[in-house]
This record gives sequence, structure tokens and C-alpha cells, in this order.
Amino acid sequence: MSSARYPGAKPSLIVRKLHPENQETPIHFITGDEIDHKMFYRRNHFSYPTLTYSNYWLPINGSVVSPRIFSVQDILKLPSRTITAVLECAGNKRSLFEPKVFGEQWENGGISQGRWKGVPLRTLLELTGIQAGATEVVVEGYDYGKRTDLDNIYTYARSLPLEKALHPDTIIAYAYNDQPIPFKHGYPLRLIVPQWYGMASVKWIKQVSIVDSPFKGPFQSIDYMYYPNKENDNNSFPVTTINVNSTIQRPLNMEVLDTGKHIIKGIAWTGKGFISKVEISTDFGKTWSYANIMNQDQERYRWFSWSYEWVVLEKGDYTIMVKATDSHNQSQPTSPFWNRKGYGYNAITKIKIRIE
Ligand SMILES: Nc1nc2c(c(=O)[nH]1)N[C@H]1C(S)=C(S)[C@@H](COP(=O)(O)O)O[C@H]1N2
Ligand SMILES: [Mo]
Repeated sequence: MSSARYPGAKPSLIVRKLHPENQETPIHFITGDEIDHKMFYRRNHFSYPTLTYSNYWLPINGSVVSPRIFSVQDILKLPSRTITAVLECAGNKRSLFEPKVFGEQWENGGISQGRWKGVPLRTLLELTGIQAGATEVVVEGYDYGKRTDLDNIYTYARSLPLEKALHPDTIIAYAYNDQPIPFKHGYPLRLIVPQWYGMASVKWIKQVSIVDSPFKGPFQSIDYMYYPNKENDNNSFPVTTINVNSTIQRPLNMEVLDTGKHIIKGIAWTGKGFISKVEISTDFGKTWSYANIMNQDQERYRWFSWSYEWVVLEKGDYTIMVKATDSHNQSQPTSPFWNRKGYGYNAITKIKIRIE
């Protein structure tokens, strides 16, 4: 559709909640692989923090050989790394679970992608040294508040196992798409943890602490755990790597189209590995064809755009299904893995279309 016929019509974020601010990316109306920060989803547990930038320092302490306090200037001088990665909220698509689960009712816009530049956390940890026996790295943000389920005030803090913290692509970022990180996305410094759901990528970093026992903060021990049972916490395990997944951008769910040729297009992504195939069915799963995957040779951590030319001659109602598979042979399952807090939804993507 030519935008010239619709002057001024442009996508906007979709509000889920304003206090704290939680908004979705208008993923169906995004073109391109690097999302403008104005269209980047926003996911916050608390009010935005107040920080004084003139006096901002990044302390690294705990089980280190020599604790240090870095200025942003110090960090800018170190060798940088630039990474284009999918950031997806673990609650993305939560609204699709049956039975429904409590929490932000994300549809499919709890996902964005862009280019982050920063310094590997590893580089900083090499400068402080790590003591023998250290097991995890805790990254704490400046934002804090009360949770509905606990009495104390908590900051937003998460830990990473040492191995993930030391991965050269786990970075302390200071730029997004060549600009300083926008305030709402973590200015001046945020963690970017490729391959893991977004909760790991802590914004507004206040300090980094190396620890030698499992970190038990509530955003790690209560939230961001998969609870497979409705009534108890048995068999819970932590939310980490992004599941293989896809979204149909066009046409829209429940759209009415005419007979003829239509381009079905969307994105597919995964945490570990890359997307190896995208299959599509326009007859409710009876037959499947391969969608055409664009730029399949691209670097890791990105989403893949795909498209499929659909020629439809018969009027009626159609269910279109998309199933992505990754290089570790993980495919979107027929039914989702239901869990009480509604994380990691990745069942086969479905929309309905009417042809008249
Ligand atoms: N300090 C801090 N970091 C945070 C959060 C937060 O509430 N506070 N939310 C996390 C979650 S759950 C997600 S999905 C991403 C969202 O990042 P964005 O708001 O830049 O999209 O940030 C993560 N980092
Ligand atoms: Mo999230």
C-alpha cells in the first residue's frame, strides 16, 4: 500500500501499561532489520530511575582480585564490539497461552532488534581479575521499587553464570544504532546478552559484582522461572535461552483479502544457532511448503526475514501456519509449553484469513 495515499499514517508503540511503562513494538508494520529506538519495545518493572550522569561510575566488586570503578570515558577508550541482536521479552506472546496466565498480556511485539556497541564484560573482568571459586556475575540496575509479593524494596538485578558473562559477545553497551543508548533503554550503560531472553540485559547498570554462590534475587528466583504446574513450584527451572519462534507480519490476523496473489511475510529467530528452515501451511497444516528465507548467511543473533508467495483462487476461510526450525533441529511445537508465569511461548504461529 503506498504511503502517499495515507499521508501521516505511521506506526506507533502499543501500550500495555504506562506505570511502569510497558509498550510493544508494532511488529507488523516494521520494515528493515534495525528498529528505530522510537519503535523499540519498552519493558520495565519499576519507575524509571534517577541518575546523575555527571557523577556516573561503574563499580566492579566482589570476588575480584582488584575492585575497580570505571568512568564511561574509561569504557569508551577500550576496544569495542558491535552486535546486532534480537532482544525478546520472555513474556512475548503471553496472551496466547491457554489457559490464560496472569502478567502483562504481550501479543507479539515484545521483540525488537538493533545494533548495540559496547565493551565485552569480559574485558572489564580481565582488568579486575576474578578470584578462584567465583561462579556468577551479578549485574544490578539503578531502578528499584516494591513488588506485590514481597515487603522489601528491590533493585532490578540479575546474574549470569561465569561462562555466559565471559562470552566475548556479552557486552556492556553504550550505543544503540550509532547513538548513545536512549534513556528508556538503559543510558548510559546497559548489559546486552545475545541469545538469552531480554530479562538478562540489565539497563542502567549501577554495579557489577562477582559472587561465589547462586544469586537469589526475586527477578531470578521468583520471576523468570518456568513453573510447569498450576498449583505448585515443582520442577521449575530458569528462563535463559530464547526459543525458536516466528511471527507473521503480513497479512494481519483476521484480515479479509481477495483472490489472487498475496505475499505472506514475517520474521523467524532463535537463541542458539540460526534459522535453518521456515515452513508454511495455508491449509491448516495439511500440506507444508518452504518459505523463502532472506539473508540466511547473516551473522548470528539476528532474526531472519522470510516470505512466501500465496496464490489463492478459492474463496473461504483459511488458517495460515508457520513453523520455524533452527540449526540445532529445534522446531516450533504444535502446542506451547504451558507454564504458570507464561514465559517462552513459541508454538506454531497461526493466523486466520478470509478470502472473498
Ligand atoms: N534495570 C532494568 N533492566 C531491565 C529491565 C528492568 O525492568 N530494569 N527489564 C528487563 C526485561 S524483562 C526486558 S524484556 C528488557 C527490555 O528492554 P527494553 O525496555 O530496552 O526493550 O530489559 C531488561 N532489563
Ligand atoms: Mo522481559
